[in-house]
Amino acid sequence: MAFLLQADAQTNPRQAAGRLKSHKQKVSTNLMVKEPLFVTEQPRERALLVGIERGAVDWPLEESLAELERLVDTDGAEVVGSVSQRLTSPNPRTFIGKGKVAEVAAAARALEANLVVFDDELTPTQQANLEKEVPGVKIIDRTALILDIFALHATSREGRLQVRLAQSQYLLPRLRGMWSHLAANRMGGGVGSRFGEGESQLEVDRRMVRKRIGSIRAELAKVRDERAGQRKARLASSLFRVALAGYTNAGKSSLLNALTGADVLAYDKLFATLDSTTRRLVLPEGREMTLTDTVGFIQKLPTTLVEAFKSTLDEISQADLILHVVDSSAQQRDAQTHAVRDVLEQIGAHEVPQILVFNKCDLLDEQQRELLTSRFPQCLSVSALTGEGIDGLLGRIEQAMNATSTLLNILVPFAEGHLVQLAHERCAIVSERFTEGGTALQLQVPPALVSRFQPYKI
Ligand SMILES: Nc1nc2c(ncn2[C@@H]2O[C@H](COP(=O)(O)OP(=O)(O)OP(=O)(O)O)[C@@H](O)[C@H]2O)c(=O)[nH]1
Ligand SMILES: [Mg+2]
Repeated sequence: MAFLLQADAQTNPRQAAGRLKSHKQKVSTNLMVKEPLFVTEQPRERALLVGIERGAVDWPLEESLAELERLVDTDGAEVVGSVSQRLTSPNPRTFIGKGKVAEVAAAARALEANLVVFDDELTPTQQANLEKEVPGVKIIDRTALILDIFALHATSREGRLQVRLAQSQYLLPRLRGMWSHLAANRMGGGVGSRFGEGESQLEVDRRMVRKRIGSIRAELAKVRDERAGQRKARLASSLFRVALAGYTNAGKSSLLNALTGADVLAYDKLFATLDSTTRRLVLPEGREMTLTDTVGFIQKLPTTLVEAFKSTLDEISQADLILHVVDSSAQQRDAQTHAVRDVLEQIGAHEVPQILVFNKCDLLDEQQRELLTSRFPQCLSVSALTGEGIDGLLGRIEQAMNATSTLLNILVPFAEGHLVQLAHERCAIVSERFTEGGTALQLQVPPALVSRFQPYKI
């Protein structure tokens, strides 16, 4: 019975919820029952989407709302409808116009929505006004939704702390005096009525959140010290660092898995990856490098998240090479690519050399493939799924490594055999000869190792 009801809740949550309610009413009269008889899943929340059509070429409203729907779905709610308005800029009071607000309230009632999601970040004032004018429904914006998904997917201590920091920063300007009605009740006069109790409560709330932000920052600093130690160790090992960056769901984790045999979670949800993962990789020529998978980007990425995830994003800005992974089959492929470039610039990673990698090429037909290569002659088409193009990608990484290295001719005495081993692991060997005086090598040396080999130059 329990199982049946649970399955039912998944297929038809509202009906199941209704049945559960009547059952609950029944059991509440039965004093023998102390524990609920069964646990069912919460019915999915019903969301109404709201967006404005600004006439943007990059992100037409339908595409932006389709993405918002995926975000809502990732967060576990169900989209039941959408309302849109053509506006050049948002209304400062309620984001959409007055008449549209009434339309949203009516649609929410008709569709039995308990959640209204705006496709942009609302100002604290807009949110407060909307809550008043669309009563009984939760009003959230795109930023809150993304923060919620991050909270859902955060697994590591650092990830969770970063999300809590971003959430608290988002919350701070949105706090409202929850007890202000008490002050209003006493406005008849008398002792205490002049203090504005609601305001002071708001101050208390703000102080509490600020304090929380302070303690999260302190805890994060500790975690980051540990991570900085790991990163330093990686730097000291002077391995060439390659970072995977790109739009969420482009296939970064799948590529890490395909290239290194790692087993990182890759699935068809937005923001599956929050924590970066680094793996070593031996290139066909024998040189080693590290490859780091990172959090995905999205258009209108909340700035609080960019700030809070700074140390994770440093993995990208401090890399020697970025593989910008693009979902070549995405409807909004070009707009996604631009959005990623914007974030890379925002985090100071735009000067790191980049290779544009068009992933999921298995989903393209012949004509689409030709179009892609004619538009981007230098681009690399790969498929993390089928392995197509992976060898070409490795070759391009080797070329990029060579571009940053110095060509040296050295003679290493036999007694210094460990240097020859180091050369094989970290450098591209152009030629190798054994002579009476030791091993003669011509090699491409990465910047960090030049000083180690310089003394043996011939
Ligand atoms: N057909 C096809 N699907 C792919 C390919 N690469 C990845 N996918 C699928 O795309 C979805 C997203 O892949 P992920 O590797 O999780 O993408 P990601 O960029 O790491 O996404 P986030 O971590 O959420 O930012 C998964 O369902 C993958 O199976 C590919 O080359 N071809
Ligand atoms: Mg991922």
